[in-house]
Amino acid sequence: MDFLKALGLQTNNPGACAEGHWLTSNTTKIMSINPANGQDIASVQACTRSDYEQVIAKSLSTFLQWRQMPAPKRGELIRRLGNKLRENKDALGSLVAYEMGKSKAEGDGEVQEMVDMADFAVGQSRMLYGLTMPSERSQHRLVEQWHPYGVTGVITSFNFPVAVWAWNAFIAAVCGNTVVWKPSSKTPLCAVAVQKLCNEVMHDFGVEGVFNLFIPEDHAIADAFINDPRVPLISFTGSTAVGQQVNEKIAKKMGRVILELGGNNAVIVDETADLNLAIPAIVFGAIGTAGQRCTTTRRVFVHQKHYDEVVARLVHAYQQVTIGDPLDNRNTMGPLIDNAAKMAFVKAIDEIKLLGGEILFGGNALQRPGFFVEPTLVRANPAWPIVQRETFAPILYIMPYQKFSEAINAQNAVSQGLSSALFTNSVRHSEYFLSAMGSDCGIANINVGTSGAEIGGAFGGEKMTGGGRESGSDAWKAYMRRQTNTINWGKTLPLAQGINFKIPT
Ligand code: UN1
Repeated sequence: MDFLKALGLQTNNPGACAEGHWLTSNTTKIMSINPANGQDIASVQACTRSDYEQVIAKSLSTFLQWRQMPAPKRGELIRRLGNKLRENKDALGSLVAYEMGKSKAEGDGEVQEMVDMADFAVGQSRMLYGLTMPSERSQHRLVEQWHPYGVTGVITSFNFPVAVWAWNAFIAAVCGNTVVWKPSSKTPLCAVAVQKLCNEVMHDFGVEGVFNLFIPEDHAIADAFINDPRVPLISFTGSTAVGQQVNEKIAKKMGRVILELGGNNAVIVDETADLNLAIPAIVFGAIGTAGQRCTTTRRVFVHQKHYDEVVARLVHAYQQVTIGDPLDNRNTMGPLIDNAAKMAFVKAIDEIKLLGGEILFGGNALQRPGFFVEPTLVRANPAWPIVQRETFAPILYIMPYQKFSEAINAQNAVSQGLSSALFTNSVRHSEYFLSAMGSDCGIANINVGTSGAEIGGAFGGEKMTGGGRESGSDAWKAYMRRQTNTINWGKTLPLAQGINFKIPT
């Protein structure tokens, strides 16, 4: 595998990096496993408590310098990093496919998402705007400005092992924060490879410790990180269950948190929909990343009129899906991340069968090495608990409806609120869907599927998805503290609200 060498990976790699220096105090290994065959790829040395202390201490001391650098200059570091990622897109995209199991095309897409994010962050570094408000007092100026928080923690999931870090890290860094990354221990090599690229770029730029990494073996160090008062902001991507615990811990220390948790995303296909748009969007949304995106399409509500045709066309499309080694670009779908994910798929199918769900396609785990399952299509009932839950696998529930309002109500009747899509040619339906009475999700699309969002918009969702927003638009504000300044340049001390207070002097 040439890309491993090109990215500087070894058979055993250090798993913590502070100020550009790899820490190697531990001998406990975390294995990186190829989900396409279950074999070991390489190992990473688990971060110890003392490594962790160094990572935090160094990123704190770097912060004291980094915050003084003008923001557009900080953007220059990100510009160089974006270029480094462009040069390494093929190799890093291959590593993402190899270690995480998504197709090579999607792995490359993930690196492109990092590049796009770098470009965006460079521009943002010149646009950290604060407002000027008219003061009610004469010879007073009322303004707000934005300052960095400090050490920003970024906890990422296996399914986007590099892009989601970039959403957070690039914006956090141009805002003047330093970044400490705790990636998923299921994709440690992706994190080590990205850190190596960061180290080269930081070194050439003459800084150290803006981007730091630690990969712990167990939850104890991750918990210490979440509870750490030296880490004022944490961005967490993962399951709703874990996100709830993270949220509670951070609330206790009055820290800031950005949560990007589970989704249960639906597509509605109405009676006016162009099925030539809807079908490929649903297929990509349901089987892309083998159903392991937060934005994966999990539910489809189809108007009764189109139901039979949509099912027939989806089954036809599913028959063409080639499952296998993600690095072979003839394959459209790779494996699930690990055996536990495969078992969760099997359990979900059992539950569906018990409920009387009609399996229209798939439903089986493949009897071959690796963690492959079939893309699965099920006629379901929207109220079933299994349909209300997020199973991180390519299982798509399809349900007919008669009235548009019925479809919207069913779509919103789950605890998650990340992404949603309507396929329609009706302006009324489209506007209704986008109105306050329509989709309750953070992302609502028309004639575009639920997954594959561009970085320019704010990404995130409502309800049990956690409410965070990342990447584009004004998501940068979550990485900075707002300070309101009132400046009196006159010779008297008028009070706000016109209060006439006899101040003894
Ligand atoms: C995720 O699944 O955590 O919109 C992120 C998308 C990707 C990001 C997904 N751009 O599907």
